[in-house]
Amino acid sequence: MSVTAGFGGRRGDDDERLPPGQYRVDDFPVLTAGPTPLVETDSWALTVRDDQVERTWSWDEFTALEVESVTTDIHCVTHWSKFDTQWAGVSVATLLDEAGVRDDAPYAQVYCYGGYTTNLPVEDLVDRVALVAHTFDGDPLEVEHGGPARLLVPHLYLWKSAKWIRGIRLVDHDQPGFWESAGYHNHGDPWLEQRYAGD
Ligand SMILES: Nc1nc2c(c(=O)[nH]1)N[C@H]1C(S)=C(S)[C@@H](COP(=O)(O)O)O[C@H]1N2
Ligand SMILES: [Mo]
Repeated sequence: MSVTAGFGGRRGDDDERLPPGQYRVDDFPVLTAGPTPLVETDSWALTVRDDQVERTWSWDEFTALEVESVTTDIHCVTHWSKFDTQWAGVSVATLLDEAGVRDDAPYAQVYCYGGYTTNLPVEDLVDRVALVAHTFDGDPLEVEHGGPARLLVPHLYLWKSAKWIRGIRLVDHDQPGFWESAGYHNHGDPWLEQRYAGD
């Protein structure tokens, strides 16, 4: 027997899996502020640093690191959610560990090719699933969705999942990123509906 997903028998499931104010989509919208940066893997690099140490991986070095796969729902602040997205990449915990950065830094700043930034507490990167993802649905991540590699932090609104990531810096003082300085919530937990500053 086949069951069609949608507003039929699966509705109860959807309700439980949808954070407040969200609806389900089956396509994969592209949301980018500004032009899409084109980064060749030959010139790509990822840097993780704190105020003491710094570690940079080339594409070949990065893709040689242990791969973790996750299947997860994702939630955009513009109200769409997509269920069961499949990703593979390197866990941020592994990257921080390999870089040897201090384990007591409270905040992370994330930098991207193209200039986008976002900020989040380090605990959101190490106590939960967080990847620098290079694979979506078994294929290399498409450039529109952040390829060669993007951050994926599925338990927060998707603006935290910085596309075309080039660096993570651990810091003592939190500093709002691109959307966080433009009135969006500093943390962005979809289950608490933290869309805008003050929510
Ligand atoms: N570098 C970069 N990362 C970004 C963005 C962006 O504009 N630039 N947009 C964010 C927002 S608001 C969302 S909702 C998601 C969208 O990811 P998608 O285009 O793969 O759906 O990427 C996030 N990461
Ligand atoms: Mo977004």
